[in-house]
Amino acid sequence: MIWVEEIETLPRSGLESIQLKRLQALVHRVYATVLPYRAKMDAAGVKPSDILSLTDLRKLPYTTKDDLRDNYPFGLFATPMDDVIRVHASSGTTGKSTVVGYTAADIDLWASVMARCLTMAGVTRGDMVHNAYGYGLFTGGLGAHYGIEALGATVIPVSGGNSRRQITIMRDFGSTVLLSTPSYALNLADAMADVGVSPEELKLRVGIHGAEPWSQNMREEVERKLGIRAVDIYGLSEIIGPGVAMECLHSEHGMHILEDNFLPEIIDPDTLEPLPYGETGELVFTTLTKEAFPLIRYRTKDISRLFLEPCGCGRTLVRMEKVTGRTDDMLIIRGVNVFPSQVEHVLVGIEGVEPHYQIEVTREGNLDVMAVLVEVSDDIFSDEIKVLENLSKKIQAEIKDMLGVTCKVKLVEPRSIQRSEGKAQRVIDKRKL
Ligand code: DLL
Repeated sequence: MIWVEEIETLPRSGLESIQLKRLQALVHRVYATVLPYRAKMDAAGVKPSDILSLTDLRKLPYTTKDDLRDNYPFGLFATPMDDVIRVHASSGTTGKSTVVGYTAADIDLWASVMARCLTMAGVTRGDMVHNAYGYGLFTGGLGAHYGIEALGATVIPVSGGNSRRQITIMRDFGSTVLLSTPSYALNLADAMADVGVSPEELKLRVGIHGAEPWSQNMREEVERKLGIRAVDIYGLSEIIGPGVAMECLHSEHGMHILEDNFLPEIIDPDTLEPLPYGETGELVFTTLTKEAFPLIRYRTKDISRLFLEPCGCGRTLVRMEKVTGRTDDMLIIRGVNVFPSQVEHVLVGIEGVEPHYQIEVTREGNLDVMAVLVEVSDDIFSDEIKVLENLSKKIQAEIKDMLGVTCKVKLVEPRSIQRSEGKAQRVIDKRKL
């Protein structure tokens, strides 16, 4: 069990003094080593020595995905590449992905925050942990993996896909903990029903689900269908990956943020003013302890609320409410982050299609299905069916290439997608999460 009691139950003043020391060290280091940060701080007229209290954090400029894109791939790294032992990547807003890096100490830190999260869900040595988050550039699989090992539990690095095999493994190996996106957990439950394996035949006790939004209803469905407790885990690649915040078994709602490492704020996304505890707005994080890829006031675009009410577990760490949405148009399709601008990027490069499109997202069973409606030009539209079929296959292949998501492509008549008078409505999300 990893439960850093002396930190997790500190009175707020003790925690805040640790945060301040770490913040000051971070700002000095970043100012000295990362040119784009120094330029932004100089432009804002703020020096590292101006950070005398946690409130002074507000003097520092925000960091956004645009900063990451402008400095792609490694321009915001704060250590020499020789010290970077791992990179991960997720979708950026256009063709460029968001690249993050870790030193050996960062990987240890990640394993420890992840182990602390698992502990909140009651996972201990002796547990058999079925890790169905995807392995690869996505941070889910490997991030959770190292945390499970650090805890001393047994990891089954099964990754995503091949549900029948997963069920066999869960039954035969006696998996006690399931790590997966909530939608994949439901998928596994349905696959179990299909192959006639009942939850009683498994030893599963708890599910740790995140990487995409899910509702209270979905939680109840996962719990009922798998006969487990299902808890929420939050994180994002930029901040570290999974392991930023986690629901404990006592919390009726809300996830404890590992605030000794990740300093949260809630801001009004329009005025950019910080909001007090209790108010809903955009979640912003500063990484206090990361070496290779530190971030100052990173705007996550996730909408949540922070609150300090005491929790039955005794932790004094602030909690964040379940993420209820985003301030931008990012979609999460089968766990993959998708920006409409990426689809647009693909379409503008293809001859014969107009820059008018719409993305329709539905859920068939528990699987997200993305359809892209694309207007074709007059010439193409009057062409033979074969030409249209080829065009549609080409669009599908290029979108798959860019996003890693298979979508349906529907070519539609010229001028048939409704023109808007203001902001185009690019996304119709029919999933009822
Ligand atoms: O999804 C990291 C992760 C992996 C978290 C496994 C939890 C479990 P990214 O691919 O960078 O990283 O996507 C981050 O996913 O900004 C949120 O919009 C969304 N997200 C992550 N966890 C949750 C959650 C991983 N529990 C983006 N509830 C974030 C709602 C979530 N949305």
